[in-house]
Amino acid sequence: RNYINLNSTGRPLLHEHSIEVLKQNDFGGYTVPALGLYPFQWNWDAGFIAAGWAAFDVDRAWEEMETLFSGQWADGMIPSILFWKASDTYFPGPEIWGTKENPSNSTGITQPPIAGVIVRYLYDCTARTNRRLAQQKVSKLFPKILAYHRWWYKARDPLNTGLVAIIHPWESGMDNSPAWDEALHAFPVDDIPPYEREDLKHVNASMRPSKDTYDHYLTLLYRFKAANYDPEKLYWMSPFRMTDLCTNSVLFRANRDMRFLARMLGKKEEVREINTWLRKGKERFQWLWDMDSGLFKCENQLTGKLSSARISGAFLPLFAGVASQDQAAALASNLKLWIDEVKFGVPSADPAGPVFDPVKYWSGPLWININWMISSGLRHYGYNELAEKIEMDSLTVISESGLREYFNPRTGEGAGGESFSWTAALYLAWLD
Ligand code: 2M8
Repeated sequence: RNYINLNSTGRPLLHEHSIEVLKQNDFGGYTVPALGLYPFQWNWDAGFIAAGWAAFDVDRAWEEMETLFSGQWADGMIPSILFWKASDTYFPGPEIWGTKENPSNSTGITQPPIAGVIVRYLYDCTARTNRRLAQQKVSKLFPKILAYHRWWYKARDPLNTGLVAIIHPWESGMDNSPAWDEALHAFPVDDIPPYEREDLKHVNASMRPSKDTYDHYLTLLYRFKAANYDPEKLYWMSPFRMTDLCTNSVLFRANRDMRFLARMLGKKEEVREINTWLRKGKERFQWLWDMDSGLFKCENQLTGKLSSARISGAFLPLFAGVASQDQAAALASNLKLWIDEVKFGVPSADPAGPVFDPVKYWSGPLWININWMISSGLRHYGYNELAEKIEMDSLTVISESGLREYFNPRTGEGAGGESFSWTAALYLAWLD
């Protein structure tokens, strides 16, 4: 609780501590999200983590992204987890997933595609001192990221609607978000092999998804495995198919950043291709706008209905830059109401809603990576005071409770994993 103390150079001690955490979680070319709890490289964690490395070692930041892309599948997908080195502290690990893709074992699903946003961020950091190096780095990663985006549209929007689907809650990064409750429980659990959860050995069960929820996660996993993770089949066969706000906002924003990079590299055809994605995506995003609540909502593609859940992903179209000025105003006033209900924003679910739980993972707690994106979106629309409030809340909970995985928005108490990489990384990125 004395993190706020200053060291001899006048920097908060937490600054040094955050650097130490990234170094301690560095497994050589990639950074694990948390020792024990998450002992591999995760797709979107790698992006946020790279933004943190960039604050003190920009070469290492590029390396994080290069390692991630060295695990890209031949079809363009970046898996949600790359199992670079064996570990028996995580379930479900490589032996359960059983994918055969080289060069590494991985999961057979993906995560929100933040890479394009981060590579542009790293480009900006590097170009300040060495534009030529920045361009070299970008030209190597650009085609790989583009292939990843193409994969998203081909595999996850075969009907060409403009927005992509996730087929597993793990793909959203917001595993037990209330937005998935109805859709997840609309299909029965299969007769799956018995399993032992490793997460509950690291973290209290009240802070993690329930057994029933895990049974559903594994039912989906085993069905995808039986289909050999064939992307042509998965979209059609999955009993869970959602238009997720977070994934689509991140993809949209990544497309904007990729357009910037494409222009910088003089890639005209690619600019045209990205423009088509942006145009269609913008149009389709309007389907997700719920006028009554003044929020965006996720859509269940199997029923055609918007989910009634009010989640923090509702504010991420601000990060995408896809909301109209009127929608941004409605979102900002809703966000103020949510923050008034708690002590520190942004809760991952509406604190006045029926399922809000301040310590249960993605059903209420405050998450630093989401705050980072929401505050950036608010600034984009000119809501600077609200952005400042979210940034200060983030820095305050971190100073008071340490580099935890997530935080109770009512009390600021930390929960989940400790010495958590993206919390450390974004703390550094914010202070930079
Ligand atoms: C959590 O998800 C993993 C599965 O991918 C898990 O619970 O085992 C989520 O918070 C996700 O957003 C995050 O990327 C991952 C690693 O930090 O942990």
